[in-house]
Amino acid sequence: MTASAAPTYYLTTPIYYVNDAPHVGHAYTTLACDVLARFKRLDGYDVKFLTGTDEHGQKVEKSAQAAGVHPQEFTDRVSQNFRDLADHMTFSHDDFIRTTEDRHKQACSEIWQRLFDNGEIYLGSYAGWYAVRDEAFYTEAELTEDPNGAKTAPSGAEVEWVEEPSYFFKLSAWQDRLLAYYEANPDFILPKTRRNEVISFVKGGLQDLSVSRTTFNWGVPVPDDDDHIMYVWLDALTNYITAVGFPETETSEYAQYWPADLHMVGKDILRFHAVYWPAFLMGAGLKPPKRVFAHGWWTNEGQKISKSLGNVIDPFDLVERYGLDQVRYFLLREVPFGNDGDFSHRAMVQRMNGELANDYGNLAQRVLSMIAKNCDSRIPEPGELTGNDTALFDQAVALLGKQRELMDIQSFHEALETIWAMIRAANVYVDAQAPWKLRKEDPVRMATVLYVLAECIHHLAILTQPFMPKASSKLLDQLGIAEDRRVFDAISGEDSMLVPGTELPKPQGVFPRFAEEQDAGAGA
Ligand code: ME8
Repeated sequence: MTASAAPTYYLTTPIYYVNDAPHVGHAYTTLACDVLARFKRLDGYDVKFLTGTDEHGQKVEKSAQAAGVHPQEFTDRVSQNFRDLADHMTFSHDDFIRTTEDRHKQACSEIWQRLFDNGEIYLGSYAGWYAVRDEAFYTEAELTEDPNGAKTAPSGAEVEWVEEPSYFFKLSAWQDRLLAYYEANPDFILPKTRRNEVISFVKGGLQDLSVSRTTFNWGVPVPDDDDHIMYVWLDALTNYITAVGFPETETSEYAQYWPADLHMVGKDILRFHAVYWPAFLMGAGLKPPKRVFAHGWWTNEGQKISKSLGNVIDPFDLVERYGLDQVRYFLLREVPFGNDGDFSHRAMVQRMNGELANDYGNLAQRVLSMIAKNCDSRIPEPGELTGNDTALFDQAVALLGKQRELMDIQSFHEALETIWAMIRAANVYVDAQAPWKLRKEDPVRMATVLYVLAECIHHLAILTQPFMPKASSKLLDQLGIAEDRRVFDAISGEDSMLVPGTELPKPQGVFPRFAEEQDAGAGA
């Protein structure tokens, strides 16, 4: 391993259950991480971006049984669908972990052993409710009864009564230490509303947690007691340290990347990440992660997304229909990150046509075509700058700093809003300066206006790369920006501006409009 001078940034997605095909919710979480990973790489960080699949537990075992195949064969097949999705969405993860890999089983055995040796785990017996769908234990008080008298978990999952010998993790002893950790690290859980929910849950008192099961086999055996397999959440959470080389902590990536900078999760699994996981880690003598961000939940045209309702949004179809960059943009622009959101085809088409094709696409297309026509397809030589010119320049130059601030708190929608404020300002400037009128009367001024605009598009295209890699790269090609000049450093240094005289290729539109008549027939 070579030491690197660059600051590190380690971020992870949840590892997805392989009981079913990937849907838009899975694509969303990984997309958010992908955008952040790309942003940090462009900003000079040494990034490790991890995703993968959660392949053990009763839920996966049951799905394999239903499909009539061995769980390993089943998980091989379904895990591949998640890899295919990652390829299709051009996710830039550095590692894809599967919990059925040997490296992971070793890490699980080791964390168990450390917890056991530290007196954090004891043998007892569990009698209580379990929801296979959530792979979670619930207390009687958390359950509600449906009209048929069946008990359900807060998530709506069915629960069953379980009585079996079980190892327990002494979670009850961690209340004060967890609260102290939240207090000392106010940004450990974001958004703030979620942080408050976790704090009140922990303040309400913690019970010891059952961490082994005996009634099925599909999992990692408990060291020295083959009758038990590890609770799937202890197994699953450990993936985040497996992937950096745990149990080796000195000479592996662990030394570089742990503690993780960010675990990105959906709000459904916040408790596992913000309560159990830091307690497991501290109990094993390891550092907890720096941040857990819990984003919101997508519905489809106002309805909960569920297989039984038949309204699952297939990300492959979405990309096929609207284009990858369009889907990437929409998902992160439509909903304030952290809030719940509703997917609608109408909203998708509106943003695609209004914000991408009209605002951004037209700006670039107009400016690049004028340069092609009136400036011999070369970056024009600017004359003296007016107050309006420098105001727009200043806005462009300030954009990077704002993006850094907003991306550091995972505020993707605000980052995009800020970029769009710049796009709108540039469009207002084009209309006000009307460079097409200047061609005959004042060609020097025309060249200046087009230079200012090209420079703005330069900044915009660099900064939209994490969100829309393909379209941004096409724009950068059209501005004649070399591959090695596309990092953020290249728009902040002395020689960061476009070089007059640079020859440009023929301009091409990068954001096609979506035909409205297709929109009318758009279904789920
Ligand atoms: O929970 N809207 O896996 P999982 C937004 N294996 N995000 C959604 C979503 C929706 N409608 N549906 C799913 C597990 N997600 C465990 C994780 S981690 C150590 C183990 C996303 O396949 C969201 O990120 O059920 C959610 O947290 C995750 O998928 C749940 O994936």
